[in-house]
Amino acid sequence: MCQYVSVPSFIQHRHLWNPYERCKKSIQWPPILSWAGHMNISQEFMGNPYFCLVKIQEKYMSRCLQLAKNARGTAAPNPVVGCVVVHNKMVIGEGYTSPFGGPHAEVNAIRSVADKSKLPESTLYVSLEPCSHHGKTPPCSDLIISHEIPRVVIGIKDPNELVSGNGIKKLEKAGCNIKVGVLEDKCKAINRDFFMYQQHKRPYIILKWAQTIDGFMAPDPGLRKENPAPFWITNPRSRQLVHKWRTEEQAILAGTNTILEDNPSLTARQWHGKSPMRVILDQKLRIPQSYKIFDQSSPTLILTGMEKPSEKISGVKYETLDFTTDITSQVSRILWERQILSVIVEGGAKTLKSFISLGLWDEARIFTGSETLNAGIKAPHITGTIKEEYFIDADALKIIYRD
Ligand code: AOF
Ligand code: ZN
Repeated sequence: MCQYVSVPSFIQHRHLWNPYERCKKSIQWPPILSWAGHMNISQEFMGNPYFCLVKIQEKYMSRCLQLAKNARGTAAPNPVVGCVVVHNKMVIGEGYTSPFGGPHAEVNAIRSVADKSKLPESTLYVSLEPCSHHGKTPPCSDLIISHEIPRVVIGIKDPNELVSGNGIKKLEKAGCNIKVGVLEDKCKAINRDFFMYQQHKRPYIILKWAQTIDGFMAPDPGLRKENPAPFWITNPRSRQLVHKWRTEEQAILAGTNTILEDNPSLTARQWHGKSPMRVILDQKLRIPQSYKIFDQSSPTLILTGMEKPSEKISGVKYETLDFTTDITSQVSRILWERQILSVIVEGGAKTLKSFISLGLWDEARIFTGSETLNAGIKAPHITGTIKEEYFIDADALKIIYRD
């Protein structure tokens, strides 16, 4: 009998750990599977034994969410959206948001429909309200209207002030039958960074660190000088997961000490995808240009308390902050101005603690390795709601949300 285990969404859909892969051999598939082929629904989706029981609209919206995940890491600063066109209980088109600046989910789904004459008898499911404005692309609501699609099921209203209900109004005015709010919580959760960015004018802030069982993040800096080799608390699989996370967020932030101690690249090398923009706090411009963050392999923003240096390095930008006052809110504003929806703060202890003390964080991803250190740099203390907790081999991973 197959046992379904709760696996966090960010590792579900790629090959790190796919529960479907684990249990598909032991399931007696119902006859519905052959029907799945006709419906153009992926085997993975059909892997859910509760498939037949979920309500029909939720079923198609789940598929929209599944499609939307494919846009993670490329759509930003656009939200990730999935769309399904259904005709006579058959999925006839699917799409998700193209990389930034490209067509939206609805456009891709409608384009994928082979027989467009079916559209005036179809229902379009989409995880976010169709847009109503001319941005980098024309309004999706106009496209839906022009194809005379009579029914549109929407996951959640778009928080972008330029849309925010106008897409719905436009469709209703054209005589479309609209339903809003199917799997609304999930449709919001998948774009938690976009909602934060639009509604609170700041990026979604993820804190990440690794600690030993006895709560240390690293040995004493003095001891590191004697043994400057990289100090790893977590196992290689956990480290690979961190690289995957890096491909999913737009920026990665670290403080001066972390860079000077570890000389990290802060890129995504162990996972396919784009590396985030490196954001480095370097008040006194102490980091030598020979360090890896200056290797031009990904865009880098140095936030400093000094004048911008006159010598230019390709791909490296500087911005001056006022280090005599709280810098975390200045960082948050600067990133928002640069249309950064999300940032992952990877250390060190001082930087992490400054975000925690101001409550300027949304999610903490904390690894606890199996070793002890007895002394060294103390890991931050954080309280919130534990959302997920599981093991990657001997490493414990906790995902905590701010209350
Ligand atoms: C949709 N479907 O797949 C997405 C939407 O500059 P543009 O034209 O790309 O528009 C960006 C805005 O469109 C974005 O801020 C958000 O409000 C909406 N995103 N809308 O109908 C999609 N990604
Ligand atoms: Zn659109």
